[in-house]
Amino acid sequence: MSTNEKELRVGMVGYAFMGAAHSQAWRTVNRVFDLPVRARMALVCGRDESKVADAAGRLGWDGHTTDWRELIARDDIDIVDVCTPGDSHAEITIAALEAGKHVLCEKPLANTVEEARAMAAAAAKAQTVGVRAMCGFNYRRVPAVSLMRELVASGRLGVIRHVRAVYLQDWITDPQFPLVWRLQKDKAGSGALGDIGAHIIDLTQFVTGQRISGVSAITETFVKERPLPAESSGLAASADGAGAAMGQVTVDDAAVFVARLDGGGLATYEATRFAAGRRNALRVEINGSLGSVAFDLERLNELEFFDATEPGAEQGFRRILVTEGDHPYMAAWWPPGHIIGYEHSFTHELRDFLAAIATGSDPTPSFADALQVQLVLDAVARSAELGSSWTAVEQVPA
Ligand code: SOE
Repeated sequence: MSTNEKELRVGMVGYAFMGAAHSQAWRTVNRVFDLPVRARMALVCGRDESKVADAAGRLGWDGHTTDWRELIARDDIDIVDVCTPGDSHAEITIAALEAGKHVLCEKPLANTVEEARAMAAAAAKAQTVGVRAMCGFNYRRVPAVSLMRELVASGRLGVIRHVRAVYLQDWITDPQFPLVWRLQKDKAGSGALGDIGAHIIDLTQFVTGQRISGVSAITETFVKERPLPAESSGLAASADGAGAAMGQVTVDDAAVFVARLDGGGLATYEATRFAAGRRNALRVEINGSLGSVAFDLERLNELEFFDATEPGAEQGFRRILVTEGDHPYMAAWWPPGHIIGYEHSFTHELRDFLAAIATGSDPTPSFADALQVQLVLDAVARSAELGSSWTAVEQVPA
């Protein structure tokens, strides 16, 4: 560490799938990006003493605790990274912001609009004393997605007419897959809608620079009862086999909705955990008056681009390989033409978060941006409950 680099000590709450992804990013960010601040992986928190001790060693944290309040109370913690299920986001982040810690909170911001509003208010108040808050919609930081936004912002697509977004997974298609926390409304807020639908809502609003103004939705819970889990961590779980006690699934398995964008475009969204064979397929296509772009997470180093201003005989979708030094984030990695992966999006997220803290600016997505996503999730759920009735989305001031 150079003498003029300020060290920021990080405390992370939660250590399963997202905790592991964030740990990998905290370990890497200062090795790849040149930043005026340096993150130190000081403390990780989880409820189970032996599991969190093991996670601290495995993921590279200096120490561990079983009490998040102790983590927040420590004077030597500067940043709190919240990777817990949604039911504890509001309590932990608000306490951390009130204690003057910068906060990174996993998506979706909260389980309800009320919680998200309180979190956004706490972030706005903390901001007045230089404390920063950001929500972890990591896919914004895939270089091809950032490039998509640049193409739209520079006018290369013209007026946006259509957005077509799907996020497809299949990890619970087996009705015997246990009732993990992501399938319980009190823990997760909603199902596929909030877990993966939130990503495509945020991503498309980010890329187009437009907000969803209204929706009409259908949702479904295909498997209504599941065995209670004997063991679970991240997306993996096991039940006790035949005879295991059953519990109610209280969230949606799939959500499909149409939407209007405030810039005049029409959009369709599908989020499901029942798309057999689609393990983690996030796809977005945007059609404008001057061209189109398409992104597929399974080919995340590429972007398809159609330029309708080219001579007619030469027109066609072309593939941009997003691996060059003049592409977002890429100069810091490998020589031209070398690809990156899923985990890099988290490293880029931390790069931007640390850079914002260092320069005293506000990182995005802000808690207000994430509240806007929460308002869309809420409008989708209400529309579905009312038989797909058209539901306007409340707009928070930009
Ligand atoms: C599970 O559906 C999950 O891990 C999401 O929670 C993440 O946000 C997404 O990146 C991958 O899938």
